[in-house]
Amino acid sequence: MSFLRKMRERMFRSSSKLDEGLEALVEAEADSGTEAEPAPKPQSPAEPPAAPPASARTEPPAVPPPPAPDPVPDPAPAPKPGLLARLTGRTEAAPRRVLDDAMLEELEELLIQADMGVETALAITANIAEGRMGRRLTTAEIKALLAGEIARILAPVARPLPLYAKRPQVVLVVGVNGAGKTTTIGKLAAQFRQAGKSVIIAAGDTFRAAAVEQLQVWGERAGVPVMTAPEGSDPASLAYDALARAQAEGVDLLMIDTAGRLQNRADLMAELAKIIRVLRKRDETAPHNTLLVLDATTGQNALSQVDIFRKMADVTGLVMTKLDGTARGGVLVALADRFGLPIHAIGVGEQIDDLAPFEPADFADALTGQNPGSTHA
Ligand SMILES: Nc1nc2c(ncn2[C@@H]2O[C@H](COP(=O)(O)OP(=O)(O)OP(=O)(O)O)[C@@H](O)[C@H]2O)c(=O)[nH]1
Ligand SMILES: [Mg+2]
Repeated sequence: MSFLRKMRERMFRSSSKLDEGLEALVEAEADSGTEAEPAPKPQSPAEPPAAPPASARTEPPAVPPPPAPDPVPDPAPAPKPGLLARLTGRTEAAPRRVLDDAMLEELEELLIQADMGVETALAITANIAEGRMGRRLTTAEIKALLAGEIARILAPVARPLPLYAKRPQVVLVVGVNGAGKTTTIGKLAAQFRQAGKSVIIAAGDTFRAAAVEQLQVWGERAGVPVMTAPEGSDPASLAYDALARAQAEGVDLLMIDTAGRLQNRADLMAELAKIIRVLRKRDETAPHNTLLVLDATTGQNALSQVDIFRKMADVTGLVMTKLDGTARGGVLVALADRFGLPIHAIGVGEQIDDLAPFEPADFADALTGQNPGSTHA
C-alpha cells in the first residue's frame, strides 16, 4: 500500500472528529428549520382576523423589511433537500450555511478541539472569513477552505531531513520518553540505506538494556551497524567513539539515539550538553541536525516540549510520530504556525516503512476529511 493511501486511511480514521464536526456544522443549521418556512398557524374561522397592532397600522403593506445589504453577493439560495432525498443521499443540492459570527465561533471551537491551539484557530478562521462573510457555504466548500489554509501554514515547514556533502553527517535525536526516537531512527536508517547511504547508529540510551536491544533489532532490520556501550556507561563517550568510527570509515550518516527520561530535567539537559560538547571535540560543526521527536497523541503538550528542548539543544527539525490513531494531529498545524521549525517526517505506524516525508496538502486533506484529489480553495 502506498504511504499516501495509508496515511489517508489512518488519518481519516483518527481525524474523523474534525471531519464529523465540519459535517455537523452545516447540517445543524440545515436541520434547525431556518431555511424552511414555519408552518402557518391554523386559524379558527370563527375568529375575525386579528387587527394589526396600532404601531403597524400606519405602515405600508405587510412586506418584510429588506434584509441588511450583504457585503458579498449571495449565491442562489440552495433549496433544502427533502427528507427522502436526504435519507437516500440523493440530495439535489448540498446543504449550505451562512458564514457568520456564530459559524466562525463554532469552527474555531472545532479547530481548538482538534489541537490546533487558540491562536492558530483564530488565524485560520479569520482568513476563511476574509471577504466571505454572509456567503452560504457547503461542508465541502468549508473543508476545501480549511484544507487550503492549513496547507498554507504547513508548506514552509515541510522539508525532508537535509543531506549535506559533509561526511559523516551527525544526527542527534532527542525527545521525551516514549516519543518514538528509537523507532524513528530505525525507520530513517532503513530509508537512508535504501537510498544508498552508509549509516551508523549509536545507542546513546545506555541507561536501559532494553533500549539497546530494541535499537539492535532496528539495526538488523535496516541493515545498519549499531554501536553500543555497557549499561549505565557514559552516553557522551559512546557518542565520541561512534563519531571516531564514522569518521574513520567515512560513513555518510551517524545517528545518535538518546535517553528520553533521566532523574530530572537538569540531568537531561546536562546529559545532552555533554554529548554535544564531546562530539564537537571531534568535529566542531557537529551535530549537524538535532531532531526533536514528538508524539502526536500528546496534543498541545508537544508545544511545551519544543520550548523545553530548544533550551537544551539547538533543535533543527521535528519528526511527529503516532499520527495514526489520534485525533490530535492538528497540533502539527499549531507547531508550524508557532515555531516555523522544519517538519522532516511523520510516523503513522510501528513498521519500518511507516515514516514518510511530510506532505502539507495531503496532510491537510487527511486532517479535514477533504476528499482526496479535491482542489484547495
Ligand atoms: N502507532 C505508532 N506507534 C509508534 C510510532 N512511532 C513509535 N511508535 C511506538 O511508540 C513506542 C515508543 O517508541 P520508541 O521508539 O521506543 O520511543 P523512544 O522515544 O525511543 O522512547 P524511550 O527510549 O523510552 O525514551 C513503541 O512501542 C513504538 O513502536 C508511530 O508512528 N505510530
Ligand atoms: Mg528509545
